[in-house]
Amino acid sequence: MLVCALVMQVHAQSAATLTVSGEVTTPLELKAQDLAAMKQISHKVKDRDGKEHEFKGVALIEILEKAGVTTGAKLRGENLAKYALITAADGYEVLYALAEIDPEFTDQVILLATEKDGQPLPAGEGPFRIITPKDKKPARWIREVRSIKIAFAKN
Ligand SMILES: Nc1nc2c(c(=O)[nH]1)N[C@H]1C(S)=C(S)[C@@H](COP(=O)(O)O)O[C@H]1N2
Ligand SMILES: [Mo]
Repeated sequence: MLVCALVMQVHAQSAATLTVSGEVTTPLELKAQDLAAMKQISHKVKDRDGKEHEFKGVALIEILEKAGVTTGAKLRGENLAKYALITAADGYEVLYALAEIDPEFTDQVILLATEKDGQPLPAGEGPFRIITPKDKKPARWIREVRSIKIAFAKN
């Protein structure tokens, strides 16, 4: 019974997909294995309890570029009113303006983490979690990320 539950949990983790949609040229459905094939980076950060952890995964900007979001030289004019709305399995949502994610605007590299301290993120946290190292509190470190929607913040 326990083994069965464990196998199902592992299966659910590997089957989970991250959807990238909205103002993109190429909508994406990414699985953990797709992210593993992309360039990996890591951040050492302190969590809410002050404990240091090493999170590893893919820079959020890389994912947006893969989807054809307006970044870099294209992130100007009306595109500066665009944002990424990130939604989790529990319905929690957080928002980043594109300019908060783009390296031409900031040195902060926002991470879509898939691993913590050398292990895949556990159920309830993963398989995907956003890590924003320079935020003073981890409220936007959204766990169990399921989708990223790019949209214009205007009527
Ligand atoms: N999916 C999801 N992510 C979430 C939250 C949530 O309720 N749901 N809470 C946020 C808040 S308010 C905080 S302080 C941190 C807490 O992270 P921790 O559970 O690793 O301590 O997770 C953030 N990520
Ligand atoms: Mo929080």
